[in-house]
Amino acid sequence: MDGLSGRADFATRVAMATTTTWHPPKPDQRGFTVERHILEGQRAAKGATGELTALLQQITLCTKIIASRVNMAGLADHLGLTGETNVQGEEVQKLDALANATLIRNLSCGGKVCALGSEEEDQPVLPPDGYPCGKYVVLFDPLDGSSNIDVNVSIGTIFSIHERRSPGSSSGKVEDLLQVGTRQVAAGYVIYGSSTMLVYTTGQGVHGFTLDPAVGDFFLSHVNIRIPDRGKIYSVNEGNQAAWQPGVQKWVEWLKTPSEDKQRPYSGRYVGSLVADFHRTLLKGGVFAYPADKKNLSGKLRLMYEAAPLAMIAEQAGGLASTGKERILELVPSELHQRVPLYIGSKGDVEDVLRFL
Ligand code: AFP
Repeated sequence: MDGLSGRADFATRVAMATTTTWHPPKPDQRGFTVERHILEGQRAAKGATGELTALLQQITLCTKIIASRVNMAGLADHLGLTGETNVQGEEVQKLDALANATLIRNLSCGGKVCALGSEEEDQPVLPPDGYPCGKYVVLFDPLDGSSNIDVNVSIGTIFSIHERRSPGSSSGKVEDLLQVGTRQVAAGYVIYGSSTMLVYTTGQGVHGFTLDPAVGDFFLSHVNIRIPDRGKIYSVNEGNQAAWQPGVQKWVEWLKTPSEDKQRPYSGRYVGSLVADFHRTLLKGGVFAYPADKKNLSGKLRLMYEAAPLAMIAEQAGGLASTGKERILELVPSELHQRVPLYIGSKGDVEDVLRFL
């Protein structure tokens, strides 16, 4: 029985209700919906207008639609190729196209963006005629890891949000999309895995939400995620080893060589979906790498909608993200679909790579 139970305490309750204002203790935010969590963040941010909150809500709605299509893919004839090739020269999967269309339709008409950049679109996408332009731009990879779609392995959506740079309220310009990573106002991803999870940051820590499919909402399950300072896992496509530069080859050999202090060898894990490999790295620590090689001189991954948003999340969680030479978040982009080498994960593990490079 708590101190306010029983007949005598009833009088105390009445007295409190009539003479003072009683506030319940501040609730543990675990279990908050993502909408509530975003609103709480907005209440704490001076000068917030609610527009970013609304934009994030539009994005989470899109990812819930995509999650539902991903779950039903085998039944709803969503598996396989569309027969088209995207700007990256890759074959477009039906679910890629569906995820891309979902994000474009909802965000371009939602009044919060002035331009969008998508992995699947050669050029920036602008709000259709007659629809208002907002003060943000969103860059996204609608369905990352698409080669894993047909085999039921985790895939994801990655997004990056900036404020527009061009003045006025007309359609955005390329300069609005091509901004340095340190200017991101929010970044996140959704992983469609054994459960669907949203992980995002607005620069106030990294938070993870799990989708309850019965309710249809994301609930806070991982509060203020911190990446361990070191892990025991490295994640890289070792099939490319012969094409790597010597520093990368030596680093991976070193990770596999037993050490007296038993810190090595590391375990190797590689899903081939950046979101999945990054999510594991974020929670368990370690390092993910997609180095430049003789075939891909600038690496394979895209700066604006893969490396930069994940770098913001990694840094917010206490980790690092580098090209091997520069901090990912300080790279000044020159094109929408620019590729970069990526080393991302635990601080200690990324620092190790940099010594070898
Ligand atoms: P896909 O979406 O074409 O499968 O590419 C996925 C990806 O961009 C990224 O998610 C993976 O980390 C990386 O490529 C895998 O590339 P490799 O197949 O060359 O290892």
